[in-house]
Amino acid sequence: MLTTSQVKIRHRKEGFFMPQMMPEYKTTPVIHRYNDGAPVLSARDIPYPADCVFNAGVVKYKGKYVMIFRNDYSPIHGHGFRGCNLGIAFSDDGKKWSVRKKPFLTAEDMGDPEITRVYDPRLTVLGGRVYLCFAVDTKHGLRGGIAVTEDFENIEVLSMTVPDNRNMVLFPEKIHDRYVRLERPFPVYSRGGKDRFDIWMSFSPDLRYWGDSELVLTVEDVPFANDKIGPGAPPIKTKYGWLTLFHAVQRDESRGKNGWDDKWTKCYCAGIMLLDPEDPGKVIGLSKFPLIAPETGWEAEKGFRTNVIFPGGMILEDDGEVKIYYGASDTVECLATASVDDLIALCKPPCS
Ligand code: BMA
Repeated sequence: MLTTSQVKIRHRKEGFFMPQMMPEYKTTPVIHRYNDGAPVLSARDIPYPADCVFNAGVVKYKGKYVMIFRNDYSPIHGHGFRGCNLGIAFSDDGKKWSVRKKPFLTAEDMGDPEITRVYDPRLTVLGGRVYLCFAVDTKHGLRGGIAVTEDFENIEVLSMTVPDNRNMVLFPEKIHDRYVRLERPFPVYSRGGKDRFDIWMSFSPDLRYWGDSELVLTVEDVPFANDKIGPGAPPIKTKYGWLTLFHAVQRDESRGKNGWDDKWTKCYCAGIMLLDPEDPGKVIGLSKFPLIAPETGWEAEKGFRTNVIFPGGMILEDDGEVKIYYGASDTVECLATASVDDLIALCKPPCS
């Protein structure tokens, strides 16, 4: 007999769709770009080799803003970069940043010769400590890691996924006595051999052992995605539910060369949804339109891969302002703000 106590079955759209010409999307008007969209951090702020500084995680911790960012350096023309590490910066206002003189974490620091690259950090404050979720490339697949620090000097890795899973973000508190994370596995075989990647959730009693995994949001649920979706910043708690950013990718084969990359046919937008406060695997609200779409010169014209908005940090201030940190064009880090009430109002029930 099949019992389903561990498995939630929800009604979902099914089927694959073909990549097609995608419409030009606009940023939702509730969003204000800080300093007209100019970067809050870029390679010229970094006191060691740096070419692209982006996809940062940001938290407020002990009275300071803390940013851990990805730094790609030493470009191979049109084919990515020879090096990548994570840097750290501190700020009093979330806008002007001082960068530590040395990288925060490198692949070599991981002490595992399998690991070739560490990237895409996300930060969560939980129980007075700071948790870092990050991705690594290894010689045998992509993995997601969770580490913890209290002083940004010593760091302990608590768990690593099997390949291929990444884009993990940790909720800032336990829910029903379990830790909760969003994640994005790569089920190539079962999704027709194409990019069709969705957002999942897993639970843990101790941050080491993860299970009871469930599907949260599929690429077919998002009208402005035809390729893949993935978690953005760690969710923030509101009285209506967990306000959650994600990235949504459209592919349009008619797009040719963009930026420095040889051929780049994708466009990444930021999306927003609301998850049930008690049952966070349930989407109770979703905006059908991109929250942030690439528009400014930094987002749509300059840089390594143009048309990429990659949100990784979200902070709710006491006055209701939400700061959203996002990587632009895989090249610089930018900041946008909105009111929490406006963001919640965008999240309509999924079937409406
Ligand atoms: C994804 C990740 C991100 C990156 C994005 C766009 O697969 O590698 O780090 O921002 O592609 O290039």
